[in-house]
Amino acid sequence: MRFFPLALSAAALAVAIVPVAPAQAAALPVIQITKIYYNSPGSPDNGANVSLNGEWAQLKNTTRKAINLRGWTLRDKTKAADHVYMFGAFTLGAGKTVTVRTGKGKDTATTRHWGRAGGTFAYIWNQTSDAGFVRDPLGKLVDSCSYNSSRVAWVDCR
Ligand SMILES: [Ca+2]
Ligand SMILES: [Ca+2]
Repeated sequence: MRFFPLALSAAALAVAIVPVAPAQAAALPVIQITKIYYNSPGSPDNGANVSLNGEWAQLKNTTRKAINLRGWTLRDKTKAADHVYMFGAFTLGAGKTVTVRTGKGKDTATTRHWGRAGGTFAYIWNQTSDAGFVRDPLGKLVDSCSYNSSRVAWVDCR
């Protein structure tokens, strides 16, 4: 019986050193807007394709599984159909980030293009204040990021 309390202590210690899960952080949206670069490099912003592509939003798959983004949308505050970017056939790998640029260009595994053109009115992201919204194919809001500053050219939404 003499060793029984020791055994208990050892057992208690073993329990005590089992790694404890950190306090539950607020769950990340499965697709998160991580950054919006709203003030395209250069001034004034001239609406050329390279300038339109100089503004972009980054979306990240925060999960451990690839997500099929077909039908997912990204938009700003402007309530106009042409201010909605909808993903076509595109799968974003686990933990991966995709950059959605405003202008035209070749889509790749890491960069997609809104395809907008037409000069200075083609920009999506306002230079002082705006917001991005990501919705799943059912229209459910998954993440948003707003900003209100002209002091810097981008906002870190994480
Ligand atoms: Ca600029
Ligand atoms: Ca806008």
